[in-house]
Amino acid sequence: MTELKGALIGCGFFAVNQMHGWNDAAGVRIVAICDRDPARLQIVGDTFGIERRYSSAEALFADGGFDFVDIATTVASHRPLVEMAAASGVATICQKPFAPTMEDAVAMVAACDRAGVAFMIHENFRWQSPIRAAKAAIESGAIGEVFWGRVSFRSAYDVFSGQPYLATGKRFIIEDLGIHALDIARFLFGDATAVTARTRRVNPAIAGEDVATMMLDHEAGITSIVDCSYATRLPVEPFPETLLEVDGSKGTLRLSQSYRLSVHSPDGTEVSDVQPRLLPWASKPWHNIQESVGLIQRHWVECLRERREPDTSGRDNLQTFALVEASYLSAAENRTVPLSEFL
Ligand code: NAD
Ligand code: 89Y
Repeated sequence: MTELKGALIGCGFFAVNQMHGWNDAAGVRIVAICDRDPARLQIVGDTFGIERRYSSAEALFADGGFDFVDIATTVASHRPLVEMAAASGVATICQKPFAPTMEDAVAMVAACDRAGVAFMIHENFRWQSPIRAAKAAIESGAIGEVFWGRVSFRSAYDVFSGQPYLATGKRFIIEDLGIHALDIARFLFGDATAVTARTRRVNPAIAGEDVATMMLDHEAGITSIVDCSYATRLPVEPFPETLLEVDGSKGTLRLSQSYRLSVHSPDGTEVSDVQPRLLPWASKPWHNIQESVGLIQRHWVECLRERREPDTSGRDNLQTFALVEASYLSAAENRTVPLSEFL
């Protein structure tokens, strides 16, 4: 098996997890890194022993010598970097949120299609092992046909100290975190046709909304509620757990705090501990997210080798991003927004 070579652009807060993930992955090596901030470039380069270091993406692509690029920058640079990768014929992973606008996201997918390069959005929450365990339980048929669901993320964790830019954007929780919960809703209940949303800002020190409630109509006739908050002070802080409630024709599933999965069916109630693994380089409470980084990277490598479309390909993730756009529009105009307005 030939080794796959990758390059990583953006050596910031989250990229460190991605570098650890690549270190663990079999048959893959990051051969070059890029960041316009020299201090960050040096820290990641020294920590992971990467010799080839670039302060500009143009110079990185001009030198080449890698099979794929992993873009771990913030949203403003996603479209230019993905288009640069496509123009260089390099397979591309891009962090969420996909893009600043739907128009940008569609253009990014088109650029990769035209160039014939694989394109995946790093939408890792559906790769969290507790979420996979819930999905497997639903697919086992134990709770029968699903008719209602809730995907919930409520916390007061200080995300602004590690990611200060989250406090300054006009958009906050739907674009940053709700995007993951909306994707989980699609993963569990199928694509949506319309969304009705309400938003609120509780924390006066930030620019965007920190509370959002969305109601989704799914193609399969399921109704789901996706709710998220960074203004919810609980006795035990649940960050970064996504909790689930799923009702079916024969029973119910609950993924509750502390990674407790309960499946109630005509055969009885089974409760299991679905704690994610604490990888050697990981730290609580982030270990859930950190484990999922390695899992989505492994999926990318398999898809690249087998020339398969990744589950969260750019094409697929347009559906998730449309839910983000439609949620903001719904909240602004106080109406139900059909996704056909964006897709
Ligand atoms: P960050 O600001 O800490 O790091 C981004 C880095 O990219 C910075 O060092 C910056 O200098 C560099 N950069 C920006 N534009 C560049 C360009 N054009 N060329 C070269 N370098 C450039 O941000 P972060 O918190 O690490 O977030 C990065 C992305 O990861 C965001 O899109 C964020 O939403 C996402 N994120 C995802 C998860 C997840 O679980 N999937 C978790 C946290 C953050
Ligand atoms: O940026 C966000 C993400 O993707 O997961 C959690 C986070 O770091 C803060 O909301």
